[in-house]
Amino acid sequence: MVIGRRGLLLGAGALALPALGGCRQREGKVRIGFIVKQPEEQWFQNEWRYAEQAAHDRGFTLIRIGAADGDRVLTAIDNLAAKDAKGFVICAPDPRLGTAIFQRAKVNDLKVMSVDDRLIGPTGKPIETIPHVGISARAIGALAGSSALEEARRRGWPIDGVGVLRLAYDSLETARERTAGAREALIAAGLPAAHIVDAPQRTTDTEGGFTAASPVLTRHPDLRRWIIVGLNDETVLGGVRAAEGLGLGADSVIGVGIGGSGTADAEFRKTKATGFFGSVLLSPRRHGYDTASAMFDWITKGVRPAPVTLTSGVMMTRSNFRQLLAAEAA
Ligand code: FCA
Repeated sequence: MVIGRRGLLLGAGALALPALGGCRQREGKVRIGFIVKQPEEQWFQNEWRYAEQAAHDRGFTLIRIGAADGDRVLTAIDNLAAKDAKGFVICAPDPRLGTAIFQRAKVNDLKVMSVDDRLIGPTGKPIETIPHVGISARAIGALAGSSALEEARRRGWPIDGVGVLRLAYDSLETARERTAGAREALIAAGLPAAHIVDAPQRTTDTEGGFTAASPVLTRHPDLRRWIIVGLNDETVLGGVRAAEGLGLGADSVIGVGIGGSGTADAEFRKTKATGFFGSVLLSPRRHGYDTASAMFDWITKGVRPAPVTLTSGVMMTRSNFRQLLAAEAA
């Protein structure tokens, strides 16, 4: 009997061991994925850097993944599940992947929240059940537009001789809203709507901005003074480079981007000013640190992130970029 009992106890003990071992493994650090659409873009590098800081401060493991297309996104989600991650933050290469991302996360029992670009469902409406952190796109675009016009006035440019190049990436809602905000602010401040010309871009990098801007600027040789707006710094910089190619330099161009990551400050650090006049500085800390941290709270405490968080931006130029970037880094 005793032996039997012992045997039973031993058996139970032996059975319990591997299970305990499994538990212990699972009790290790929580793993959280951070998937971005364009890992080569400075903005996303900064988001990752801040998310990594959150991982360090809060004691979880961050898994960074770059995914430039839908296939890679879905594979990334499966891989995260295989690595026993519990959730992920994502800026998807196409918001229309929303339903597929939501389902793949659900099947794998992973929590998901989006950052920067809001995921949309089959009817084109945002998927409300995926918490989102984005920028207040319209207000930030308006700030870019009004700051550009203020600078044009400071330079004494007669307003009806100014063209506005709107680098357009309208298939992405946040991009459409940003440049719509700029457009509205310019028109409200007295700029003739007919002077605003659209240059649709195929990619949201500097090359995409350049390729879109060149032919449009060439078609308007009458306008020799330009304001350039677009969804991000890279795009606007492409427009500024295209204008330079046509002999329009710093005194003929006022480009105002959005982002304030490496692209803008590399331009401001140049000894001679270029047509890249300013950028609306966003907070990669709020988009990287706060999202990853919110995901950690969701996983470990069951605290669901706010359904939508919209962050603001401040105008940054050659005159204040050092202070502003130092404050963001602090
Ligand atoms: C979008 C843009 C990025 C960046 C981010 C905040 O994802 O593509 O360049 O502006 O929003």
